[in-house]
Amino acid sequence: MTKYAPTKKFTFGLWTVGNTGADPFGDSVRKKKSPVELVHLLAEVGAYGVNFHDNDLVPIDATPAERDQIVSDFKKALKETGLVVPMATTNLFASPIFKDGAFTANDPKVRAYALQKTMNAIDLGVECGAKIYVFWGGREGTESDATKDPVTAIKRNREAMNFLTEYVIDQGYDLRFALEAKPNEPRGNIYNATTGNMLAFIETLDHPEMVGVNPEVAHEHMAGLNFTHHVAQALEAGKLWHIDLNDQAFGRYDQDFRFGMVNLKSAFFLVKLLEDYNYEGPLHYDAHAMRTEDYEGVKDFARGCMRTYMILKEKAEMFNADPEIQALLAEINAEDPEMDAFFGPYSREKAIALKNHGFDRCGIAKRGLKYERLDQLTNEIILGVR
Ligand code: GCO
Ligand code: MN
Ligand code: MN
Repeated sequence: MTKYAPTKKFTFGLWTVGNTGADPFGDSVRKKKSPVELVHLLAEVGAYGVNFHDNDLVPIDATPAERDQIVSDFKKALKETGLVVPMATTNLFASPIFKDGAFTANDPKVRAYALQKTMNAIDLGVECGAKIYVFWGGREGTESDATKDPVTAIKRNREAMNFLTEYVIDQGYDLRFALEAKPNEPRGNIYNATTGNMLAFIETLDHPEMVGVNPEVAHEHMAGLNFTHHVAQALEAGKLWHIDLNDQAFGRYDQDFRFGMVNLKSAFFLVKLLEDYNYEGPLHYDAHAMRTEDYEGVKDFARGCMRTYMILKEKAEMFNADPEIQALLAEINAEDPEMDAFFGPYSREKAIALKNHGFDRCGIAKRGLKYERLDQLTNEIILGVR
């Protein structure tokens, strides 16, 4: 097998490699491809799976007969290529009906329609094999807080999640939800703006055991946050069930760049975290090729996303095997047997002993931690000179 072959569960949305390059300032630069064509493109580049929004596959105004034909053609392409559908989701943002949100819209008809559309989309996803259902509430927010009460919005969101988890249970589906946070765009402000907000929100649901998160690199970066730390919190809580990989310069518009294109070092620490903690869920690229590209460029983009992950995985292994780095880490993390008596569960005796212990505050602070050396060694691993 060739070096850096894509051997992980790498997936792409139909909307990612299918992106035609239109932006708010310009028209499409690539001709639209059908879902079947996109499945074949993904198979050609070596992807493991394909994800979709309901309307990436079935147009919003398709008749039931058209729907069935489309789904059967799509399933045939999956069978031919061996690609699977690990995740599906609902488009609750493109239609003008969602201009004020879906589950949090002020108009009850819109909220009810959003639930109806999501139930149908869940049926479609499950029919195609999806085991994870992503919720990204791109329109769930405001431009002006005069327009919506934020507490009411949280309650509406919760009610929708509770209704839909019950729907999944009622249907007997083997499906878990993954909530995806984003701070803004397309709304001025989106509710539950970060992965941390989502983790807190999940604990207030009727079925928290059915709901995890789908963090996205670009979204935490748009908020100026450390993505790896957010992923770590989700991982540690047992809630990292899906992940959207891409790249994004801090402080810019929503860029959806190829994985590792801008922030290679953050990408390294992310891959290292996922590999060190044996994350086994799908690695989904929610990104798209630059507007300068034709479909050969789209394939370059997709291959590049996966290849960068595989290269960084190798770099993480090198970091973990590097004797100098490991010696530094051992030194940094060395335990002090004298302190053992103060850690672990609380007891009154322990608290008293700790309060009476004398610390050489200035002496302890004098020790250099060698982090400069450690970080430089990390850079040299990434730069390929070690
Ligand atoms: C975005 C989001 C979306 C979602 C997708 C799946 O910034 O537009 O990342 O791409 O991930 O709708 O729910
Ligand atoms: Mn995004
Ligand atoms: Mn996303």
